[in-house]
Amino acid sequence: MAFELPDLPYAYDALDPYMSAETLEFHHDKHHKAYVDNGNKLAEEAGMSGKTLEEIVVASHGTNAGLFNNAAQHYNHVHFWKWMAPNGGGKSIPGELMKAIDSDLGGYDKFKADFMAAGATQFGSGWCWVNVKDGKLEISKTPNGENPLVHGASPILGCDVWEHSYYIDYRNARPKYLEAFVDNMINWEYVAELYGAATS
Ligand code: MN3
Repeated sequence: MAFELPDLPYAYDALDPYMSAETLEFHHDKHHKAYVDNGNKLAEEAGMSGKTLEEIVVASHGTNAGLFNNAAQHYNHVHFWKWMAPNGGGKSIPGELMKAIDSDLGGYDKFKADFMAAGATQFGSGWCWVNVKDGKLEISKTPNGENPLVHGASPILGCDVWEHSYYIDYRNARPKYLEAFVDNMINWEYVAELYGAATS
């Protein structure tokens, strides 16, 4: 099926001051749109237009770099917009997910430190993640558009650490952006929904 650019699930200025309308306008309207347009063109050329997005991501990994980069980034951004919400972040985490963070990730404070470290130490562009793998939570990081789907894991939370995601608001201070993401922007309800789907 053809990729489509989804609308943001909130107003462009809804995450201000943690993520500005200017950042979201460039990031959603320019960067994500380019992944959609290029992905559609390359999926058609590869004869994969009939497959689902997840199937295209997995099938193109290691075999068609151009298609993989654009399809994976489309997948990552479709979720990234939903991984954020106004008045998000912090410790207001639905019960089952909080229990898993305690048992699998060593509690909220350790999750926060390890997730931020994964994002801060991803050299160059990439993502940091919380995934479900073999029924348990894990934290990981990936370069460029790569995502946990190609490592047999289900991502339930991801933060975009490409400079286009933070340079307007934080300049080079990636750790400050990561801290604002964790403290003020994570949509824990959506993370919990994905956690439920990945463990049921
Ligand atoms: Mn991005």
